[in-house]
Amino acid sequence: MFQTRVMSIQDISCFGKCSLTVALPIMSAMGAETCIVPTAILSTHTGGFTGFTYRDLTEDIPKIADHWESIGLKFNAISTGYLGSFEQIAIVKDIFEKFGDGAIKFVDPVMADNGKLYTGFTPEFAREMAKLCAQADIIVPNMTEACFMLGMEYKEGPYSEEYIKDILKKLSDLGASVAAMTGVVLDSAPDRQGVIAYDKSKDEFCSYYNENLPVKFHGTGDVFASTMCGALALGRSLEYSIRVAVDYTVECIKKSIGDDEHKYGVRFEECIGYLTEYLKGE
Ligand code: PXL
Repeated sequence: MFQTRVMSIQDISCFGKCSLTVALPIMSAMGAETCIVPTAILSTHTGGFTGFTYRDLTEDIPKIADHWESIGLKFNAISTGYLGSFEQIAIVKDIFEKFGDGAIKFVDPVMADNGKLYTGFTPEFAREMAKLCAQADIIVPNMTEACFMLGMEYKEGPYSEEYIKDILKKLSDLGASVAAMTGVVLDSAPDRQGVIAYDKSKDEFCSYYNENLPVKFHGTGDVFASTMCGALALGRSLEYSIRVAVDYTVECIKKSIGDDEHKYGVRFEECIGYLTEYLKGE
């Protein structure tokens, strides 16, 4: 019997709950076969840790892809997250060409937050990431990533809905059919946080909000992206996929509040039951 299959291309941060150590358990729990392409192995993620190790696996990626092509693997979705170099972006473009037919190409341009690029990234890298986004079907940047990709000045939120909608149209001009902005707080409802998406083919916006919790945890973007991509790969609508991803991420954050031990990532494992139950409803 057919099983949904997703390719997830990003790093393994051995400690720190992000990228593949989040995508693999979440999408697996959702029922999708999750085939991982590790781009690098780090001892921890780079946010708030020093002295982490970094083993680059760039040269393995085309070999993995070539082997998979030779055995005729097909994917419902190809998902990318944290990528470490220009070369890795070029390799992902090749993978999109090789495996893109019939697959949702989902790009989370992980590289920045709160107005700043993460350790090791440059504005030139952001422009290259914008070119990868051009070849995607769906992109899910936060405001900082959107601004770096569009060469715009970053402004602190909350924002007007018009401002976000204007940026989403500019993002979709890069090429992707759907651009969804994550972590949106509107000035009209500062106690809510969510996502606004623009579907270029329908010329329609959709949005979904949940509580705006007054805390920040690392890796929540990866929890969101894995859940949204998993839902889309399983054939759910854009609206549903955004809703389940926002609600599950908020549930994970709530579970982690007050646990200062876990500032490096959220306790998503303890909320997996919430996610699987959610998927059983409508
Ligand atoms: O959560 C995004 C992410 C993924 N992988 C690595 C990171 C980060 C963010 O800092 O450092 C290695």
